[in-house]
Amino acid sequence: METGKAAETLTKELEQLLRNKMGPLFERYGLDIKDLLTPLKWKPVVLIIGNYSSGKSTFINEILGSQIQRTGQAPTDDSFTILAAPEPNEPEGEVPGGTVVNDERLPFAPLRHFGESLLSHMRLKRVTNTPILQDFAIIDTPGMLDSVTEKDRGYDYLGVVGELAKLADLIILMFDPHKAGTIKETYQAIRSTLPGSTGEDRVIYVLNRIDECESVSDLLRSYGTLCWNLSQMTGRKDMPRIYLTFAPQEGKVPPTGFETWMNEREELKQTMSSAPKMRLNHILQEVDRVVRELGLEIEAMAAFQKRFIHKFKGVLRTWGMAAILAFFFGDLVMKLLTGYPNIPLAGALLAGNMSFEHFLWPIVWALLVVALASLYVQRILFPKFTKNTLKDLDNLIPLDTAYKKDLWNRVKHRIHKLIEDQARRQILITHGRYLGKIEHFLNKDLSRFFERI
Ligand SMILES: Nc1nc2c(ncn2[C@@H]2O[C@H](COP(=O)(O)OP(=O)(O)OP(=O)(O)O)[C@@H](O)[C@H]2O)c(=O)[nH]1
Ligand SMILES: [Mg+2]
Repeated sequence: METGKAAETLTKELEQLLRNKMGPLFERYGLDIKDLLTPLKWKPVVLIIGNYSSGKSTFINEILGSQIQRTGQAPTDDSFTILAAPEPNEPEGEVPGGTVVNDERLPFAPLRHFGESLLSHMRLKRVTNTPILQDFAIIDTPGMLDSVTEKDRGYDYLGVVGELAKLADLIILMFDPHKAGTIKETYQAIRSTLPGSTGEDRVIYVLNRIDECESVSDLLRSYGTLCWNLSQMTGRKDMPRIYLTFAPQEGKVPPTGFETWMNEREELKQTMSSAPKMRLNHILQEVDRVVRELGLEIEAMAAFQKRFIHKFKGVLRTWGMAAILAFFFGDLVMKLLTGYPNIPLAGALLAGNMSFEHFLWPIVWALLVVALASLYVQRILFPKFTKNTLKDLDNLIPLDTAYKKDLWNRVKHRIHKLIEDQARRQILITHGRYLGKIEHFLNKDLSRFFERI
């Protein structure tokens, strides 16, 4: 595993490669490669989420060695706080949410669409003299609550958690014995938000404040409740490790029998400091996912194009035949109806006496049919074909594996938009060539990076 400087070099090389090889493809299919590159350039991120009052902010203060975050028994934090070391020449202090999401050097632009209400509940704290923040940034979050709706919060809380989870290299999910996994927002986060935003290996479960259990059996009851609730929420039969921790309380000795768990807090901190190492893996997985999504998009566009060409060939056959008939017999029909021209092409052919003027009307008739065919294709056939494709989008390409189905569900809306907005343009692109490029990137270029970590 490469660390420190080597990791930085690797990230830079990957960025260059992405820019050169994937940049033009992203643009062609209406995507912005910046969305992929910006998180790559920023530091590793540890996201701390969990029940209100489970001790998130207390834990953060402990790691930072300073009372940076406010703590308290009632729900205390109502804001997302990004804690990071200042960049060179930047002063210590707070940056408001509005500035944070518009700073191109930071990876928080995707939060912009959650609206003003979120921005006033978000800030970046630049904290100096904390060595650990040199290695990664920490995000403290408002605690998860019961019976709370988006209206109460003023913004889509779980949506924001999901967006931050995508960015995070490590997520610490904190519970406490008082409400071991019974909070509604926690349930929704584990059930729906996290699986779509992160990998299982990036989530660390913590049962905190265990010193408040009266005895070991009391702790076991809380632990059992949490395990049961977690298995309901994750749907997993195998239980992930749950760290059992507590913040040292001045003058208070933990109940007897708790010695076993005295070291877990330190272990948790150790695991947390592995975030920079996990980052390389996370970045490569993320690049792999995004490029595969693009690959599927291109595959869908290729299928869309192929189907249309098939339809178009049918039209070409019918209307081509009509054009030939119009060429040879158009002027003959005209003569029968109007008496003009004197000698139609068929007559001249039979008489073996042809000149340029005999071709004039046949050419006009054939061109007329071609014009009509083109009008038919543009005004009727293509719009109808596009509409029908959109209606039956799920059958555009075979989704033969669960992975492909999952990928499809994530990019379906993009494919819909691409067909809706640029159907004509997509018909003219040589998709096969781009698919080859994607395959080469995944199988050759990216696997070389995977081998290096
Ligand atoms: N006994 C005990 N108390 C703790 C522990 N951790 C935190 N506390 C206390 O629990 C209360 C809540 O802690 P916070 O750190 O504010 O919790 P939080 O998760 O940040 O809460 P919100 O910001 O409201 O979501 C505070 O009064 C802390 O002093 C612990 O391990 N043991
Ligand atoms: Mg807090």
